[in-house]
Amino acid sequence: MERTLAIIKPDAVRAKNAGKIIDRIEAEGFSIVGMKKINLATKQAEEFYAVHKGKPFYAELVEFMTSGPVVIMALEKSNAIQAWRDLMGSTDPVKSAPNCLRRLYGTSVGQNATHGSDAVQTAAVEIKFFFPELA
Ligand code: IDP
Ligand code: MG
Repeated sequence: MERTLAIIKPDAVRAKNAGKIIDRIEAEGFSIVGMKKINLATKQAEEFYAVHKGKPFYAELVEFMTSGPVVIMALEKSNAIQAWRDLMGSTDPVKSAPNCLRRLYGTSVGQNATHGSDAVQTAAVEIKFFFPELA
């Protein structure tokens, strides 16, 4: 079993797509081992996305991620990290396969409905960031 961090981003929460995304997460066999709906503070969003600091979209990303509530989940499944990234699809929704979450619910490369950890090490750091009790 492996764990990954998933976020339903403000665009998808605003559009009332959180329930559909959670439904799909369960249908695809993930267990939700932690879940909370919060508003990210600017400092939290800046720290969470620190790896992107200096990139042209960083300010826009922080602004977007603090623009409304997000649903943050720790998901468990065998190969959860890759399985969740496969279910999300590509960063750019139009490059995602038809049934992927970002294709279904994302509207641009920035406003792409969901976040997922990209490796074992980042998953551990990201889960600890939001769910220290699970570490
Ligand atoms: P990922 O979320 O698929 O792992 P990353 O490259 O890690 O993609 O980028 C993190 C997030 O930053 C993306 O999910 C997206 O919201 C935003 N982002 C990435 N590239 C761009 C861009 O070119 N323009 C605007 N936002 C971007
Ligand atoms: Mg990433």
